Amino acid sequence: MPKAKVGVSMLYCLGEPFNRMVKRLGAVGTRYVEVLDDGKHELDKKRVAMLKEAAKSYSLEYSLHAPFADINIASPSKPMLNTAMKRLKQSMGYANALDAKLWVFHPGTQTGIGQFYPGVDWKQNNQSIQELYETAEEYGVNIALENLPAKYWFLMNKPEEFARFYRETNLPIGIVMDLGHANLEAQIEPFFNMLADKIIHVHASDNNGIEDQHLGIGEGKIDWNWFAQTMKKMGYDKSVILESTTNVPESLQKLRQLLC
Ligand SMILES: [Mn+2]
Repeated sequence: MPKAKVGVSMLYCLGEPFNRMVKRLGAVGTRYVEVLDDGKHELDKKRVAMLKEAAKSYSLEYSLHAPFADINIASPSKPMLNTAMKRLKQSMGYANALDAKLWVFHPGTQTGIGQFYPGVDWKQNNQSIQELYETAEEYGVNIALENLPAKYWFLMNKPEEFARFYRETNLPIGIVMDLGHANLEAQIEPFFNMLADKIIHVHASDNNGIEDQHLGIGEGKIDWNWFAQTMKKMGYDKSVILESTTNVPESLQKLRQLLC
């Protein structure tokens, strides 16, 4: 029977210096590791070389999470948009250098002036994703788009919006199903019901349904047994990446018990 690949995001140690995060890689308890190219862990050539060395030593397989601080691919401001796109393409280059299996990125957000230009942010979001897809094709990098919660002004929160995106762009981009984000919108079940065949990567963390707390598995309100059954029914054999920032080893253990 196919099994999910349970991995871990290094998000939980984003507060630490990059070098300390790299030192942890030998003992994370899984070979599937997602690195976040942002904050103190922002990549450069030297850091990519360090990560490659670690991958070799510990037989790791990376996915790379794109930067997202102050990045808005739906921005109505051209100079801001250009800067964001430049930074994202640079990150995609690092994904290529790392032999990352996947580059994960966020959809755009609405802005304070969006109400005066109805639909413009959505259109720009589509255009930016198209452009990122073309760059990904050049690099030979696999990319996937994550669902984000509406409460933080993001554009793509519900499966209906992803369906609209696919209708309008026809782009063969998979979905990163973020369970924590979907839980904030009560959309976990609808996503699996409508778009199961598009889900190629999962982010797993728990929350109370109100705040994106990134709790350990079982510490919030997500129905993990339902999730595990659904994954098994789907025959899902791709990555499930733990994105909790507390109780990481215990949560990794729980995910394995649920999925493997
Ligand atoms: Mn996520």
